[in-house]
Amino acid sequence: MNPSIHYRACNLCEAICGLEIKYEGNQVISIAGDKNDQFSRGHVCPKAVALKDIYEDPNRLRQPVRRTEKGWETISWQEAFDEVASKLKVIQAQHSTNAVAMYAGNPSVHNSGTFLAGTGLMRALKTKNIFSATSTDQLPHHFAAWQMFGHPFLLPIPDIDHTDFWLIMGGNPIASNGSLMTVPDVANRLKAIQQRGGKVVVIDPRFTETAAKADEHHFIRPATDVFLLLAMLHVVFAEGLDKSPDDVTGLEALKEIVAEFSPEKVEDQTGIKADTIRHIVHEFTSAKSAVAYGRIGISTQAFGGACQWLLNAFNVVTGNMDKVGGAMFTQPAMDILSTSKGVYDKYNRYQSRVRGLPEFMGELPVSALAEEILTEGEGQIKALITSCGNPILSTPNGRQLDVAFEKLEFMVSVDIYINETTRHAHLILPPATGLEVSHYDLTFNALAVRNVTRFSEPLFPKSDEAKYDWEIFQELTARLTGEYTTDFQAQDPHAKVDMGLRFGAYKLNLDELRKYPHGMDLGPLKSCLFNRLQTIDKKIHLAPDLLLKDVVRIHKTFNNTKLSADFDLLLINRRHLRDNNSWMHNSERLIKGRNRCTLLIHSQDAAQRKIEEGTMVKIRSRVGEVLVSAKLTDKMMRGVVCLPHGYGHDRAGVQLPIAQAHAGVSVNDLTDELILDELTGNAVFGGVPVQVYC
Ligand SMILES: Nc1nc2c(c(=O)[nH]1)N[C@H]1C(S)=C(S)[C@@H](COP(=O)(O)OP(=O)(O)OC[C@H]3O[C@@H](n4cnc5c(=O)[nH]c(N)nc54)[C@H](O)[C@@H]3O)O[C@H]1N2
Ligand SMILES: Nc1nc2c(c(=O)[nH]1)N[C@H]1C(S)=C(S)[C@@H](COP(=O)(O)OP(=O)(O)OC[C@H]3O[C@@H](n4cnc5c(=O)[nH]c(N)nc54)[C@H](O)[C@@H]3O)O[C@H]1N2
Ligand code: SF4
Ligand SMILES: [Mo]
Repeated sequence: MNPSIHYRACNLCEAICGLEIKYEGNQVISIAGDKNDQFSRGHVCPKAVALKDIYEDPNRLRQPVRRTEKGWETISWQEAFDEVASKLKVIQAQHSTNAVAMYAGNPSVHNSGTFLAGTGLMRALKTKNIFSATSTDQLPHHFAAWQMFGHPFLLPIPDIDHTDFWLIMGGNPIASNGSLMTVPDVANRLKAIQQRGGKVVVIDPRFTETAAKADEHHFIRPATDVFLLLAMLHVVFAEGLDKSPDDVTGLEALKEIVAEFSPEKVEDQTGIKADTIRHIVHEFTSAKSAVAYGRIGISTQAFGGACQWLLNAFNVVTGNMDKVGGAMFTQPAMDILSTSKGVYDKYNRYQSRVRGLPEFMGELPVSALAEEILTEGEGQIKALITSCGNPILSTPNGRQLDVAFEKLEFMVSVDIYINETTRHAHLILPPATGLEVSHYDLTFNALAVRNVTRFSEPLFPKSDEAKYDWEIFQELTARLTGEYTTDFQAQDPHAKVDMGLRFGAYKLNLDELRKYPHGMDLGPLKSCLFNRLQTIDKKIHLAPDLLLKDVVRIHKTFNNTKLSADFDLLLINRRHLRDNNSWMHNSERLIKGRNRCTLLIHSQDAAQRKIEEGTMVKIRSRVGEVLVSAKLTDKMMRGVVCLPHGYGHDRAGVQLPIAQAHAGVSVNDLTDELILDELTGNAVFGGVPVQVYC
């Protein structure tokens, strides 16, 4: 018998590649790229094949479990829901509504059931203590978009299929497959730029996999991109290269700020020569089209918000905003821009209790989570819900969070594994996932380098004892609000997608999408900024107040960038094609092979410290110490060392045997929760001062 074939989009990372899955009964025979998907063109990476491993993984939970003194015991859904609802209600009644906190992790945006139904639970909790992986990642992008274009979700996407010059700062798309830029098959798309005579330039403290494919790479001292961007803008104005459109405000204020940051002035701070800065700007401004793209390497720094602002401003004043080959805006089939106006554009309405950090988009910085649990007083967090998240490994100072989680009166995790975070939970509620669920990519269709859309049906039915994520959230929400209905099937959130598609620009619906198993291509990005802009005056704001105020902090730091003698190296992070943040290491096919959790260090920095290839070295920061094997390389900037994130599976009680056999260390046992982007609240992972010794 021939195997059957199922087509769907991979939901593991932002590239949303089309998959062709051969199966027989409930067995996956093979997973390959779907050549008929016009967007991903057959591209696939090794993680997609591991969807089979997640589906079959004996360690994946399929039923709720409760932690007891004798270990984990399976319980019924009814029992689990009863206990969660009653514990949360009692804790809120005894302490305060803010005593219950919630943390939503990265796969929340990759599972439309969670994305659509999870917010209902957040609202029902009425707590200010909402946290998410967003504050370890892209809050600065949202902040800059909100301030400049009027909506935090109006993110400019580099039109790399048409550009002649692609400047990449702090992104490594060859390893990450692109981010805030949904771009399957990025390697071929990059090559196509070069084949049409264009150029790719990478600015990164490491000579990355992307740098190796680029035309130029320049090392930058970590966390100094804000100075580089100021100097790049300085050159544009000083040399009369400005091509700003008319529909902008704040041009004069911006000119004034950058006037004193000449390339010469920032040479020492950035480690990039003035001539090089001028050369980059000259090539950028003389290209037919050009786009600067800055990703997590420039958002997870103390000036993440300012970096994204200045980067957008650079695209605007060089005449590349909303232009083919420049930075463009999508026109998604389901557009949450209009319906979410006024919902997320909120800032500093309240602050975190202990450190007074600002709320943004309804959430508080996750760097403050541990102290909000550990510091006694009115409003202290006593209970926590985590969903799709592993903050012990993914947020700064994970060891402090380990201590904090043990102090909670109650913790429940909506998750599929007993891992570093969920081992602290009293109950774990596992949803069906991966090949068992339907999926509509609300987020990444809206961030793609072409206008695309598709709906994926489940391949296999969920097991009888499992529940869909949206069923879990709806049940908990109903129990908390008292608005209870048993007809959950009728509330499948994909009905909302159907409605959204009908009201969208292309007047589609789910049944129509079902006719396109390889996805629907709605064409290249088109100039549309005037329709999309959400500012009241319909102008791009080049010098918004909140960002202008941050310039004072930039000045202060500029004059104080010396490292202390104790911590004389700067730590940065990296991603590997076969990792997916912290959670896919229980797949043998992804984790096998050479140890990837090593410290990259420049051979001269190593020699100075008598470190040789494979030496076990100690890395110490203000918050902790880890022991890891060194890997000598000339691909690191001098003075900068690099660890991957998402490792450290040797904590007691983790039930992921394959991952534990390749445990590695957690870089977030070194990152510092006290250093963050004070403006946006984003965590800082780049340029953490450390000492390395053997
Ligand atoms: N030092 C350092 N730290 C970083 C980063 C860095 O570059 N350097 N990157 C940051 C970034 S960009 C991000 S996005 C965060 C990610 O941080 P998190 O979102 O906190 O962590 P993940 O590692 O993505 O863990 C995902 C969790 O979801 C669970 N899960 C997987 N699939 C499902 C599902 O279908 N349903 C449910 N309910 N659960 C599921 C997994 O078991 C795991 O517990 O990490 C951040 N941390
Ligand atoms: N294979 C794989 N793919 C992934 C993920 C994964 O874990 N594994 N995670 C997904 C997630 S959640 C996200 S958010 C995206 C992230 O996607 P990317 O932003 O492409 O992520 P990284 O590969 O971490 O690239 C960040 C780069 O910034 C550099 N960098 C560090 N500090 C600085 C600095 O101060 N200045 C400059 N200019 N550069 C700096 C680093 O050396 C690194 O090369 O990837 C997604 N895709
Ligand atoms: S690149 Fe991302 S979306 Fe594409 S197959 Fe790999 S994990 Fe899936
Ligand atoms: Mo992320």
